[in-house]
Amino acid sequence: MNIQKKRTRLAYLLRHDDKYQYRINAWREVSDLINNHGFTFDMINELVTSDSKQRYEFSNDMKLVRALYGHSVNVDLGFESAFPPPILYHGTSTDKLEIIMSNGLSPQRRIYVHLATDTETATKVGQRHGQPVVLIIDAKAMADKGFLFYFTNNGVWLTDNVPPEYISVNSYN
Ligand code: HQG
Repeated sequence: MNIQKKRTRLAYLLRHDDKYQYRINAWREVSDLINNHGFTFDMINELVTSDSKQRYEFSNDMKLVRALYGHSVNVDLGFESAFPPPILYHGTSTDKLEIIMSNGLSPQRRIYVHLATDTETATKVGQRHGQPVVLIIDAKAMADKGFLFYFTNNGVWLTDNVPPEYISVNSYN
């Protein structure tokens, strides 16, 4: 496996593997990745510590590893809800704008809607889908209404859904 294949495989194994029974809070045994999926400890360590977006973390004893966001399998990450910054951003593609402004944001294939703290990050997220557009999310108003937010420690905020009344289109798009 070359490094890019390993990176993709690790993301799958830690976020999307519906055949695996994840441990509580989405942890997976490092030994399982070594014994059953062709990784060495050094490979996993390298992929976790050098990850550009700090997507993963080890447990304190280094026996378990997990993704901090991005899951499609139904795992409880065990994060405490937290009060978000007043404004968060969501990057998407222009072809989805109409449906999002009418139905709001929902997680689609993932467990949570993913939100960014800055427009640059949101633009990059949107570019993955096509012509990017950045949406401004009134996170303060949502939190005031009781919507829960979770911070993943690496700049990504998660929430269950965002109704359309809390979304506006960034006029600098
Ligand atoms: C859109 C990456 C139709 C949503 C990124 C998005 C992120 C709707 C797409 C993380 C909709 C889902 C997640 C609705 C939302 N109708 N489309 N009602 N509500 N959508 O990939 O947020 O590099 O599952 O706008 O950086 O793009 O993998 O979510 O376009 O942090 O670590 O449905 O994944 O991180 O796409 O990305 P995704 P996302 P990594």
